[in-house]
Amino acid sequence: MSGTQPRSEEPGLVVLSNRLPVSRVGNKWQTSAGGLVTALLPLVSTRPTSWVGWDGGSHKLPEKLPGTDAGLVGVGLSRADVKAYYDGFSNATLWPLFHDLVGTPEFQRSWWEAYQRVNRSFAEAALKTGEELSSPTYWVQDYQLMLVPQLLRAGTDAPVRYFLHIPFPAPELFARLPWRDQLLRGLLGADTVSFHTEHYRRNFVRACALLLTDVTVRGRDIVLEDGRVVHTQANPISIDTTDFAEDARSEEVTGRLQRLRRQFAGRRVLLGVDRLDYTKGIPERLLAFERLLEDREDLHGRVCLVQIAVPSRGDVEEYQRLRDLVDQLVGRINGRFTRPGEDVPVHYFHRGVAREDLLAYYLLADLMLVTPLKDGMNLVAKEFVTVQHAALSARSATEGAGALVLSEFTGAADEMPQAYLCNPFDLDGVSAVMATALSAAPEERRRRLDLLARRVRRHDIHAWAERELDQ
Ligand code: GDG
Repeated sequence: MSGTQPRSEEPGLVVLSNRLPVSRVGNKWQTSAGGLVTALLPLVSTRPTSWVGWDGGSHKLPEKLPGTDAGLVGVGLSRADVKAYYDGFSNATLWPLFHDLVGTPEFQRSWWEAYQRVNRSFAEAALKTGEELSSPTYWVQDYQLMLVPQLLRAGTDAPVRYFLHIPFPAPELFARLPWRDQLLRGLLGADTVSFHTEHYRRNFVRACALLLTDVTVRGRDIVLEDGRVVHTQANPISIDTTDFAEDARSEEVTGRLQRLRRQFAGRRVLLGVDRLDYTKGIPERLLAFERLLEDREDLHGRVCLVQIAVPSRGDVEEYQRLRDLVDQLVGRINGRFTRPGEDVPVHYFHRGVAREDLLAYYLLADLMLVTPLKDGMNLVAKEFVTVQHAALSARSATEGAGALVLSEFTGAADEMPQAYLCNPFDLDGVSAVMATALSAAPEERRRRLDLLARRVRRHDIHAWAERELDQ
C-alpha cells in the first residue's frame, strides 16, 4: 500500500470505490474516464483525501491521483477473487438484480464468500489510511462495497456515508437474494445512505421494514435496535456543468465539430453514447431506428445513427452475447438500408473516443438517444443538454437545438420532464418519439433544451457533493 498524505488539521476524506480512478497509457498514468470518476474529480482537491480501491493488478501505482494531492491506496486482489467478487457477485448477481432483472442474476455461494472477503480487505485498508488523517469522513461508493459501512462502523466512530450509483430495486425483487439481510445490515453501518432518486430510497426503506424485524422506520430515518439512527436521502448525481460548457466552446472541440459537420453533411444525426451494457438498451434502440427507416422512406439517406459503445465487462458471458447481438443488428440494418454509393445508416464504434470528440459529437447531434431499459441516473443525458446549451448563443434561431430522447426508466427522467420521454420496451413508441423530436420546431427544441440545461446547472456536481458530505 502506498500514498497516504502527511497529517493536516483539516478534516480528511477517505473515498472508497471498486477501482482506483487511474489507468496506465503507455508508460504514463492517467486519471480514467467513467461516471463515478467524472463525478468525484472536482472534489478531491478541496480537502486531504485518500482514495482506496482495487489496484487493477498493478503493484506500481502512482502515490497520488495525477494532477491532484489525493493519495491512492491500492487494494490487491487475487485473480480468483476478481472473478468471484467482481465478475461474479457484483456484475452477474447484483447488477442484473438491481436493474430490475433486465439480465438474469446468478446466485453462487462462492461468489458471495469472495464478496465478503474483498469487502473486509477494503474496510481494513480504509481504516488504516484513515488513522493518518485528522477527523476523517469515510465515503463509500456503490454496489461492489455494500458490506463496507458495517465493517467500518465496527472499527471507528467517524462519520460513514454511502452512495449507491445504481437503482435500488423493489423489495419484492431484492428479496430473491439469498443474502439480502446481510446486505441491508451492511448498508445500515453508514450514518447516511444516499440514492439518486426518491423512488430508490423508498425501495430501500421498504426492504428494511419488510425484511428486518429489529428496525423501525421514522420518516426518512431508520432506527436500529441499539438506538443508532441511519438517515436516508435522495441526492441525484450530476456533472461539472462549468467544465463541460467551457470545453464545449473550446477551439479544439469547435475544430472537431467542423470536421464532423463536413463528414455528415446533408444528414441529421441521431447519437447513442453508452458502455456496451445490456441495461443501456442498445439493441432495442437499433430496432427502433430500423422501424423508423421501415416506416419513413423519405428519411432514407437523410438520417443516420452514430452509436459509440465503450467496451465493458468483456469477461462476463452476457456481455459477450450482447456484443454479438449488436454486431448482428448493425450489419442487418446497414445491409437493408444502405444505398449504392451512399454512406451507411448506422455508424458503430466499439470503442471509446477522446473527450474532445465526445463533446463534438454531442454538438453535432440532432437527437441524443438515451434509452436504457434501466439506469441509476445517466450522466450522458446531463452532459448532452449542458454542452448543447453552451453552444446555443452562437447558433441562429432557425438552427434550433439538439433534442434529448430519454427513457422513463432512468434516474435522470425524474429531473428532466422536458425531454422527449419514451418507454424503451415499446419499439413503435420509441420510433414515433424519434420522428416527433426530429420534426419539432426549432423554437420548441430550444425552449426544452433551455429548461433542461438550467435544471442540471442548478443541481450540479458541487451541489451533489456538498449534500453528500456537509451535513
Ligand atoms: C454508473 C450508473 C450513473 C462514455 N463514453 C465515452 C465517455 N463516456 C463517459 C460519459 C459519462 C460516463 O462515461 C458514463 O456515465 P453514465 O452515467 O452514462 O453511465 P455508467 O457508466 O453506467 O455509470 C449510472 C453513474 O454511475 C454515476 O452515478 O449515472 O446510472 O450506471 O460521463 O461522458 N467518455 C469519453 N469517451 C467516450 O467514448 N471520454
